[in-house]
Amino acid sequence: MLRTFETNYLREVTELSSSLWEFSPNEGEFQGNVYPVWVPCCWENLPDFSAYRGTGSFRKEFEAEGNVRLVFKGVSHTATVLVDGKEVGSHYNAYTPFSVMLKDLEPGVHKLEVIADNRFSEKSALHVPNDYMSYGGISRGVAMEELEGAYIEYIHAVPERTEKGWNVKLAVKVVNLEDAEKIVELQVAVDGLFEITKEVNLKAGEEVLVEETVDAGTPEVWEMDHPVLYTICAVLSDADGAFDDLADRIGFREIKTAGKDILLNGKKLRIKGFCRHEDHPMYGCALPVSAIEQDLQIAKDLGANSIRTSHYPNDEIFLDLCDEQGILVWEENHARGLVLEQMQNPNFEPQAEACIQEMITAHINHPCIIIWGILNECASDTEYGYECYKKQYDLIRKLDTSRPRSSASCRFKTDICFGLPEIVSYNLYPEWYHDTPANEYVPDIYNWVQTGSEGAGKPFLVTEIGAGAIYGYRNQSMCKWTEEYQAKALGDQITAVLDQEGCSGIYIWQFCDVRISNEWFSNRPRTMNNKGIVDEYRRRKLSYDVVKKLYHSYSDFR
Ligand code: ADA
Repeated sequence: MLRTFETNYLREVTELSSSLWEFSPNEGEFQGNVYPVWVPCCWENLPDFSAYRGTGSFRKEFEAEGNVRLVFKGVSHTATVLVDGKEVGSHYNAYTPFSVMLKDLEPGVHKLEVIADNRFSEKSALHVPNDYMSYGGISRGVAMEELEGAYIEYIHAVPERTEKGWNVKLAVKVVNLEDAEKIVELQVAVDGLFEITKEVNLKAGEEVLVEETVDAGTPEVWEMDHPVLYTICAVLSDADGAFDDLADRIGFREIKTAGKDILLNGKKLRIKGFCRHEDHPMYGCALPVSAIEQDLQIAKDLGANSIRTSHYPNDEIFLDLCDEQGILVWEENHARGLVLEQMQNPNFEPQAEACIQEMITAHINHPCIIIWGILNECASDTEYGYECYKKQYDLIRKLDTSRPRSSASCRFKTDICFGLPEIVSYNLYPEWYHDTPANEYVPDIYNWVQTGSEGAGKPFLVTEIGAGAIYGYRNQSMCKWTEEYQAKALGDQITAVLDQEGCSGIYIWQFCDVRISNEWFSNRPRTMNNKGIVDEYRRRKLSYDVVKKLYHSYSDFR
């Protein structure tokens, strides 16, 4: 399953995931062994590979002919794709989708091999030893599409509120796969709202972006408690009739900032959220839909209305589920805590900017996404860092004008990038990394933003706050790592943040305990990040009821 709904009715699409593949490690003591695996799959969940850092081949046969497009929603963390033994594509970054086009494939059965690589090296500026795990494998869905002479690569449909209702800014990418000119008809429609038809002249091998702003009348608005979704369909036709199609979903909602407020459909939002890694002891980062939905059920039980995809773009199935259930999302490009020297790796900027390009191109239609984030806790207190931040914020604005931008900073009273985004965000750990009481530290940082930074007067979010607790470690001493201490600290922290005048919300760090790179063992008991409200098996800690009571006591709007 790649999405929670059908995206094609005409186009021949075969899911290659949700089935058995063969896996073989390409190094180490088990090199050459062959294991049947169910894809999506992280090899860390195979009996002998829990700490395997290397390359591994995933093999599958498929039957097809003609123009074939292989779609990968995520391969961790670097992919090399071969068909019938010949390299046909590659991709860096576990968290963004990519595709490979095979033109004029001979009829018959073909051999697909995906070599996944989860090693750390200078080539990889974003997947580095870190306070989360870079797994290895085909971690998200795979599909094979059999295309005609032209196809619709994507539909971008961004709703805009007008005086009398709504418009939709359309951008539909049509690709000519043939070496000859083609004239096709493109029809784009949302049932009951609008339908447009355009003739498109496609030169040989050309890609065309068909853009149009259409009047969508007065559709039902997407709200958290009434998340109405509309299906938008695009169809390509020629003299012989319709030959390709693509469907996606949109929601009519408006997100903008005004003064210190974040306005969702004109109402002052109070974000009550969690930072969540895609991580599970049984699946690695390849969580099945049922496990993703279980996490969302827990988050909603706790009274949360938002999830921050810390620290990378998430599986599109997660976003589909959030669209359907009215859960708001802060989605960010892939980076965590990269210092200046790491940002000066020549691969850093191209890899970080490619992640933004791929994230927004794939996810722009999701109404649940309300904020685009970048560069969690990177060097935003340096001139070099400032230039990187500015380029990435500018890239977001070029790709999407409809959402505010932000970045979660840990440069306390030294951040020089707050003039760039619409929203100012800080990761604060009073009563954990230092013992300043939360109700003193939060106002102190907030006031510095207002008086000592270019973030004055902007919406302010606390994008991380929390404390560690080892599940089952109960002790009335209230020492750190006890469940009792975490419950008390979170009670203080949530109250301090949500009672802070001018603060638009909070993301607790973090939803559940997660695995981290072995290199981080020294200050992480169990080689895990133990700041979850639930442990890695989603078992509640004492703080669960404290968070639940507090979150439910604050409304979704200020
Ligand atoms: C930082 C970082 C998180 C996590 C957290 C912690 O704020 O953004 O990824 O590492 O610290 O647990 O200390």
